[in-house]
Amino acid sequence: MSKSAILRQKLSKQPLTRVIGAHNPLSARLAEEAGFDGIWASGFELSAAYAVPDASILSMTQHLDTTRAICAAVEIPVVADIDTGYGNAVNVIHAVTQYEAAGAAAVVIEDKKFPKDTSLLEGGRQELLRVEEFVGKIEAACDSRKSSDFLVIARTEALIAGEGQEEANRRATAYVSAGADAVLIHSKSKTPDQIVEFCRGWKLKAPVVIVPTAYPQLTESDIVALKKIKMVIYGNHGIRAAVTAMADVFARIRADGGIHNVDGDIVPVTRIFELQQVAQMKEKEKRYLK
Ligand code: SPV
Ligand code: MG
Repeated sequence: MSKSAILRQKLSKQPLTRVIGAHNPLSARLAEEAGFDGIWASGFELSAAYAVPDASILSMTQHLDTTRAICAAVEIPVVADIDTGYGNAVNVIHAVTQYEAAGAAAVVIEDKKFPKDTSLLEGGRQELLRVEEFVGKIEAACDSRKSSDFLVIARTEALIAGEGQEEANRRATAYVSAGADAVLIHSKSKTPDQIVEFCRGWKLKAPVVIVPTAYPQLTESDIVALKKIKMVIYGNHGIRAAVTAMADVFARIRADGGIHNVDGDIVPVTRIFELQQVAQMKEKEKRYLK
């Protein structure tokens, strides 16, 4: 079964599909080991890894190359965060073709204007596209996929832009009518109230996707109880964990005047060999080096 067929099946059969952000193949491999259903090839995480804002600064090629490398490193499906689709509907056609060929199982496209600003930023520049224009982009995405299993997820930023529930529902409904397989409703509210309200008003069959970074108190069992949400994306916990761990170890090495104290507290180099699949390479050497 293709990865997009696996993801499609998980979405329709599992109570909740759990996806986590990665910024490189190594973090994706750790997520796979931890038992996640899929990887979120996050624009925010990759931008952070390059130490630049998540504001359409990285090129499509930079994100695409990382997504391709992640797809090659894991067996589980990859959901590609393609921001606004890198331009208009014509750019979306190019992006969808490229991301599907790179091995992604799904794309998420958001209804903001290009260049976008990151969603969770206090006072961020959140400008929405006209609904008709975004409908055209969703239609273009659906029509340009090669496999009908490849998922097109429409993300509305209506709540992020302060447009309210009615507008969020109107947009999400229009995007599903345009062919979107699921709707991602994003919220930066510090409580899950906006998401709970959106779910109450959501009458269509298309599954809802959330990114609960701003309201971490919402557990997976709470999400399942809301009935409408079939996918949760943990957006940036990989990069935040990496920053926490690296800052701590780097500071300790400076304070201690050497690596003698931290050495026992971090994974041994052999663990990195394992993640690099060095043993598998050695098997190949045995077989093929003559
Ligand atoms: C990302 O991880 O890139 C996202 C989620 O799109 S958020 O950063 O919350 O917008
Ligand atoms: Mg993003």
